[in-house]
Amino acid sequence: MLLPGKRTPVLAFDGAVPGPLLRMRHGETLPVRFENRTDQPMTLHWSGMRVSNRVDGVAGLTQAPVAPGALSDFELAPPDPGLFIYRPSVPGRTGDLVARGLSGLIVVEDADQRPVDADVVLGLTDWLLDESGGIVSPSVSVLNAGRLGNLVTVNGAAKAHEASLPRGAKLRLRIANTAPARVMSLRIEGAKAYVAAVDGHPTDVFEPLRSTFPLGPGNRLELFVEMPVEPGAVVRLLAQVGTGFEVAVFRTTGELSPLADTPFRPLPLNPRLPAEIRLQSALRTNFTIEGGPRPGLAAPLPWHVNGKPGSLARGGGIFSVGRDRPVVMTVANRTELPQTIHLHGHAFRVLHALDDGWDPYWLDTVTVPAGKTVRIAFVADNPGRWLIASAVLDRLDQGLYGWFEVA
Ligand SMILES: [Cu+2]
Repeated sequence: MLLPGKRTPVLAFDGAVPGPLLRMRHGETLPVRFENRTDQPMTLHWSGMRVSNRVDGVAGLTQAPVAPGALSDFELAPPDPGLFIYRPSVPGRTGDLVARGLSGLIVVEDADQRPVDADVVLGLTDWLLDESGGIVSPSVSVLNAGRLGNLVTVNGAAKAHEASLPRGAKLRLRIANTAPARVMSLRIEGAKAYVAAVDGHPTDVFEPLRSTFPLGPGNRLELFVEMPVEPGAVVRLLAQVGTGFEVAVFRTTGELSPLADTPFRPLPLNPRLPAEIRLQSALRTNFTIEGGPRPGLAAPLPWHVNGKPGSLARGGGIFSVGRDRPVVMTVANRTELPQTIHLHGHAFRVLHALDDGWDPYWLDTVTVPAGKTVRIAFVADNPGRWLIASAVLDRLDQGLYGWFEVA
């Protein structure tokens, strides 16, 4: 129940919204049976995982969708530890499927299991509901911009996650923005929190979270939180949604954590990602976004990437690149809205504007402000055909995507 006393008809994984939290150990293989009991063709995508192309789950690009009543068995072997999102990817209908409840989280535990008092996973999303609790089917122009919900939930509940912890406790906090369109900025009040990983990968710098951290749709963030040593202290995780939304509240009890004097250490860097990218030998390519709402125009313009709407047809790709070659992609946002762009099968670095320095973390999803340009760099080391698409899923459905081939 999202609204008190009202029923919201949803689509669900295993009968739950969000889908069940999956946990597995890095190095293990998870057998998955995906059974489609809906009346719509569907796939399952593991967002952020650098999986092999045949299990990336993009309908019409990496596989045919699973028909209503059919099932598909496969094995999931995540190459990296971290926090990831599972959801359908069916260009044309992805936003609707996710907005109706089809998403969940999966934690791939790293081997370095440091002791913590609590390991909390929070999935944030929003819902666009009418007064009777039903999910709104937005107009085409709302879908062009991407639907912003009117109810925020944390792990499926329309209220903050609450927990009590020993004073001085060490908390590992894994947060995912699974909203179909909304960018959420997060901040912590009342405790020191370190940024441990972004989009699943440990960061180069292990720094306290100073102000707010923006999470685009699809982004994930891992924080190490040191609870105060005073009893009765309150620590809040807040999201800038509307006037501010309380995501989680942690209170200290009278008991002292045995870990109170154990300082946090950074997570080891992911050794499967390159220490550097040889930019001199990179393939240079563009992802130029145009379209959307314009001042003075009654209706928004259709979304274009490099001058045309995305096409999954063979020959409709942006580029083809030899395996293991570096790629530098210039993502130019020539629109009036921020654009959150998501790369499949790879992790990238954001390059600095004035030199070839880079931001201290790997991402698979980046938000480019309106009118701005961002350069990303990655090594095309995963063979197959990969989507690069708006993480505002309704925009993807309306053509804001492209794909490339690693041959
Ligand atoms: Cu994805």
